[in-house]
Amino acid sequence: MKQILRGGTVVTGSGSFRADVLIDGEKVAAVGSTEEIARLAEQDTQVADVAGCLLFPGFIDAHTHFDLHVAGTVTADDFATGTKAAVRGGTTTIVDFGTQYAGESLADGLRNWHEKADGKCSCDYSFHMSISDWNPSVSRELDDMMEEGITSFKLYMTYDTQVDDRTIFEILRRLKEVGGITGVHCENSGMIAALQAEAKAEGRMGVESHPATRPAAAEAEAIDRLLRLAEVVDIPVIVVHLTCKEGYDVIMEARRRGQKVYAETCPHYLLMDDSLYSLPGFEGAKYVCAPPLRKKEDSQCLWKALADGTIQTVSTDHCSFTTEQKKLGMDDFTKIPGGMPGVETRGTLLYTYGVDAGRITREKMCELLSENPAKLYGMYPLKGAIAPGSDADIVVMRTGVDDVVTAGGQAQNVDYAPFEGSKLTARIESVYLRGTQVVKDHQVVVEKTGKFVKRGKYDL
Ligand code: DUC
Ligand code: ZN
Repeated sequence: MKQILRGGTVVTGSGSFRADVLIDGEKVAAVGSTEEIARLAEQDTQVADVAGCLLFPGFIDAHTHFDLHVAGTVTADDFATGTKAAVRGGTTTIVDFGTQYAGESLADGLRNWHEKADGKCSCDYSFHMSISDWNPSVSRELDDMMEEGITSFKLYMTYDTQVDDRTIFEILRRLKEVGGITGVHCENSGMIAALQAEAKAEGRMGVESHPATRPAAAEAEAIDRLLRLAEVVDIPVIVVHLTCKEGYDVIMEARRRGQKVYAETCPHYLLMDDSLYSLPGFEGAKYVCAPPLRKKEDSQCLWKALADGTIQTVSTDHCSFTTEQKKLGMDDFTKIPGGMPGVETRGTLLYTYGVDAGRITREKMCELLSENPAKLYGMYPLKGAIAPGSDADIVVMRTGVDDVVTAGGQAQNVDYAPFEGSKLTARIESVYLRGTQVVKDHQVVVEKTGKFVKRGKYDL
């Protein structure tokens, strides 16, 4: 069946232009003038009027944690609610983190994540494999992962899943051989453990101790160490959820040495700061995430880096817990489950506070949310483009609206919205997932048609 989206403005990383889009089945068939596209129509071709709207390639969120068992609980969003919220926010592909726990093979971890996701997703999906138990057999498995389209990995320098420097070095060596890439959570775990122990010994058990025990220096030091390891191996790496100027400076220094380094940040690091941890009562727990929120100057640095292209992607690190779950850390800040919901509001927040506020162009937004993640995670131009042959994953965004973020009515399974009360000047009016309209009038109308995406090698 053919469909036409008529009257919109197609946004790409290199420019925006008025064009109609012809969809044939799951694919974009043609992009052109109304006359050109009308000539390709057939008798039963449906026409959707998208006049006045921006058409973005479906957004890609390469950093979600759905159905993750952590901190003595499980994330509030599983793959059903999480991907429903994602697609409502214009995200047509997510890349979640399959985790290899101690004693497991990578194949075990991947199988577990397929079981969590398959048949439940309302957008397309893939996994990075998080490696936590490195040994010769796991090393051999990297070839199998690449074969299966799992071409990106994740390493933690903190948490129970952390790997030490030698392991990081050995993994980077193997990734260079197989052509894979890894994202790394950079925080110095030793420094954090010592600061947490000090805070506890002094009875400082409240939320304010969370940012105090995870300083920017802990992040910057870990980034530096990672990049020195990558320098010797001579392989690009991805610094995920970059929060601060100190870390950014370290990345820029490595680039000056000639290294290829990719960086990702998240809406909460762009739009929130650490004053939220001083909110009365236990309110600040809603914003506990790792690394923590930083200072306004750090956010300014991150916005500038988005504008000049020195940060390549904006993902969400969606890792949601209800206010009830956050209470697990009521008497001990180290027990507050870390993470925030974000998949539902990333696109409209970035448009409102990025494009409309004059910080980035809409073309840059297209790069950050669609093109660059598609290239970095081996999906371009199947994903990340509105061009003949690409999957017809299309976000129809209405701008110039006067909306407000509220927890009521959100699709994600959380009783609060971190950006509650924030004004939004853009709305996700409809979304097409491989040619099927899955969001209509900002409501999800078709669920659970998401498919696993077999990815190729990074190419950005
Ligand atoms: N940070 C969080 O806040 N939650 C999940 C994982 C992470 O890195
Ligand atoms: Zn994360």
